[in-house]
Amino acid sequence: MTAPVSGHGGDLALAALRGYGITELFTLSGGHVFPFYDAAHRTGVRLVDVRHEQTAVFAAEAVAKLRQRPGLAVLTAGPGVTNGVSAITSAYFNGSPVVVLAGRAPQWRWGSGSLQEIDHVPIVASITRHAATVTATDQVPAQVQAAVATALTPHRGPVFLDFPLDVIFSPAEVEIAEPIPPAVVEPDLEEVAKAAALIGRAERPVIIAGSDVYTGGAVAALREAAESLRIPVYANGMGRGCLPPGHELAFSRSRRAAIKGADVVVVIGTPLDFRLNFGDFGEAQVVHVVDAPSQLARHVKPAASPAGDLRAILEALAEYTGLRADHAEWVADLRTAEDAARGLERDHLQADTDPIKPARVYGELRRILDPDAVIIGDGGDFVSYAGKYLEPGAPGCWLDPGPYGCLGTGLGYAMGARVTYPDRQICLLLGDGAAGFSLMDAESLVRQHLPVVIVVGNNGIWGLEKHPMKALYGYDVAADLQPGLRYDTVVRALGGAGEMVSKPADLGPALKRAFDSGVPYLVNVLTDPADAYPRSSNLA
Ligand SMILES: Cc1ncc(C[n+]2csc(CCOP(=O)(O)OP(=O)(O)O)c2C)c(N)n1
Ligand SMILES: [Mg+2]
Repeated sequence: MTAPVSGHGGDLALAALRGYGITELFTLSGGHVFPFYDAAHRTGVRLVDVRHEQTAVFAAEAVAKLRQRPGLAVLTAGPGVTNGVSAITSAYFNGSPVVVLAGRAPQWRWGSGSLQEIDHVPIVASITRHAATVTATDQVPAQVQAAVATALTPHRGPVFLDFPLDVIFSPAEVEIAEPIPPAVVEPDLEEVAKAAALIGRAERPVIIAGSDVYTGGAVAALREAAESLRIPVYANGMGRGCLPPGHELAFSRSRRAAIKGADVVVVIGTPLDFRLNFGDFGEAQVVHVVDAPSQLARHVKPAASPAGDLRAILEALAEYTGLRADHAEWVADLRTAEDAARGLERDHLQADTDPIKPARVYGELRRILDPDAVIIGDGGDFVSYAGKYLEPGAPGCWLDPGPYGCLGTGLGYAMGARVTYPDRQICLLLGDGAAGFSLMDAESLVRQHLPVVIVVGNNGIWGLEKHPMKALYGYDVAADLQPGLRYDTVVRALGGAGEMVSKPADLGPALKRAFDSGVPYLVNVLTDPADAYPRSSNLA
């Protein structure tokens, strides 16, 4: 069914997006994109504006990740687009369906030197699934719908369209088709059967579940597969929380022991990248389950690698009725290792030191965070500790920057999370270095009544760089920040609230005040600069 719509290019673009559930757009003002604002203003699409374009795209990405639908950012021509590039790249690495609509200098006098005249398409072509210029007003709806369908088709990712000034400001009347549904990627059933047989026969199997399990709507199927095959589950990214903490097959602290002892490692919905030792799990055979053929690993050859709709593949695994090994002893051994590791942590989480150890911050947060709190990490060592010590209580409650590792996601992700969930706790964990990339957007949160609790681990250094450089060279440079800097005062000056904490005993009450405040509130925790997160590798 189609319906005629008339209006300027902005009207037509938003009308085309209507069927995809998009209710908000993130932006920073620029004349080239006024028609999008005009359309949003008249149709009730919520407009949230920011102080740096990267925040707009990160916020749209958070919505996309959390809601499992497209997130929308509108960027003005030229610098508006180039300021968004790191965030678009992050969305590309994360497979997040972010739709970026941008302004563009007028095409009728292209080449004459209009303000901000640059061809964005080649700049973003390698970091999007589709990038193009819309050259006629009556083509706006069709091109927007095709782009969104591409963004949503696994493996998902950002798409980019720019609209010359004369195209977007001009009127047209167009029939707008029903939204194009994303294509379903059918898995090869033989490969699924091969994977199932390998997993069924395994004596010591392990599952590692990643973000695509959540974004692909396969959380329940993962749980069914794990329960039916009795396989312990570890998680990274948004895979965290897919099995709730406390589930008999949910593990986190014993991953090293699990990989060392496993005979089959099943990696689902996440690449075999540096976070997973590039898919090298020693003696274990690898089954890599991905949501699209484009995600098949090329640097290693897994024993089986089904590619396609994750829910369908996991449901097939859950229904496997072939030969099976018993894993009871394996699961019990890992539980023993898990409990032992947790026992060792207890002292760290309660550490009563001066200066405060980062682990203590997490000991306090574990007490105060609700099971459905959205936890966002942006920083180095401080956030690595969060990954270790905080356990999302439900799926879709954990936002990290993903494998692109871009600092500066924090304020945008927090904004997107608050817009998505008006009533949940939103907790942003920021390194003091990371804070510098986006803290000005605390003003955007204040002005638009978007309360967020920001906890800064303030060690006065770029910790994740300073410690390794010192280890490598015996000295370090370009790794110091001002110790004790009052990031809390910055947020107060921007209209929010905050306080500094330097003693462990003051942490709990400060966090409580922050969550009770109902405004953007920064708890500036002075942490021990000598504390380095124990990690085995950094760069390669
Ligand atoms: C945009 C960007 N620039 C630089 C880096 C390199 N980098 C990774 S971690 C890190 C240090 C982070 O310091 P901070 O946020 O203070 O956290 P800490 O390690 O001190 O806890 C840096 C500079 C990066 N990942 N992203
Ligand atoms: Mg730091």
